[in-house]
Amino acid sequence: MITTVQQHLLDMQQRIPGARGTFSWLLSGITLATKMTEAKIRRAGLSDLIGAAGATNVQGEVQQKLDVYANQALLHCLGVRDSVAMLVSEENEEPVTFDRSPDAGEYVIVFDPLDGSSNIDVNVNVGTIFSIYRRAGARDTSHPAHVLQRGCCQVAAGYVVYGPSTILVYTTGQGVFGFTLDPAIGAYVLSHDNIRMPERGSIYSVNEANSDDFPRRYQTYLARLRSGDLGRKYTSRYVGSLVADFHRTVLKGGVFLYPPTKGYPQGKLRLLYEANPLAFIAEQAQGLAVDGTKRILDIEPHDIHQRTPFIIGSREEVEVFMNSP
Ligand code: AHM
Ligand code: MG
Repeated sequence: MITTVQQHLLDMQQRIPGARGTFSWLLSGITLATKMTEAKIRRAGLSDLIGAAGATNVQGEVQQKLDVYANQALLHCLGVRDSVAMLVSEENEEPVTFDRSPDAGEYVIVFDPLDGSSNIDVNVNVGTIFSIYRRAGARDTSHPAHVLQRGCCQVAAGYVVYGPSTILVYTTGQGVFGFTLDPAIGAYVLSHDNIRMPERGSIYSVNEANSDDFPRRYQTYLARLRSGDLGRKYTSRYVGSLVADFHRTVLKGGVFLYPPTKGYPQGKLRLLYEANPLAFIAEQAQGLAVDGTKRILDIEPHDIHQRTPFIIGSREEVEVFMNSP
């Protein structure tokens, strides 16, 4: 028999004393929004959904029409749920808050609605990344402390990759599980049980066009991977959609890096809705994620859109990077 993501989450919740099912209700909002987005993506070339929406987001990046659609779908599907106190999106400069009663609104959800969206026009994989925190104590739901929590406080995280098939991967801190969307029944069905990242791999993933700009430590590390110094021959793969590059890294092992560059001295990727959720998943799958000096999940955030250098992947490759001068 099949196991849907909803059923799976309910089963997991039963193992947690005192769990009240709020979580599966939140996840159903996320899965609905991602199914709406996937339906649009499938028809993108047919229905004037390709291209720029005519605005830029808070990062100064051109918003694609599908960025706007995916963001609205998540804001709508989650905003109607009473348990949500605050939503933080790559596409919104400020957190979105709700006027709930003081006892409602227990959770804060952070997301990148359509990661890698510049790849949409050429029919290459894109994704959605999400992360869930418990509200940080105080009743004032507009307080930024609710969302400026370290990644190790996440209670759940996941992503959806819209590829040849649509796959949702999530963790609640009890392992990592993957579900493939069955278009015949419109449900995410368990397809990757208890995912473990290989302890080492043979793929590295980085935008090598920037390599002259990388700090010397990164250049030396990449040269070591290429030279066979680590006892195997590495090959390189770079999609340019973080979710797709990460999904491959989880399943096949190896390492993904987005180092600091001259244009992005703190790296390009965002801590709250890109690095933290994927770092949580990587660690739950026995991998590692660091910013070059420390664990991603230990970084104290100070801004909802802050960036971080990002090195994530198999335990062995990331340890070699951390041990390099
Ligand atoms: P986005 O969230 O605006 O799509 O930007 C993030 C994307 C990641 O998916 C990907 O890893 C990275 O930007 C690629 O950047 P670059 O083109 O500099 O290699
Ligand atoms: Mg992104």
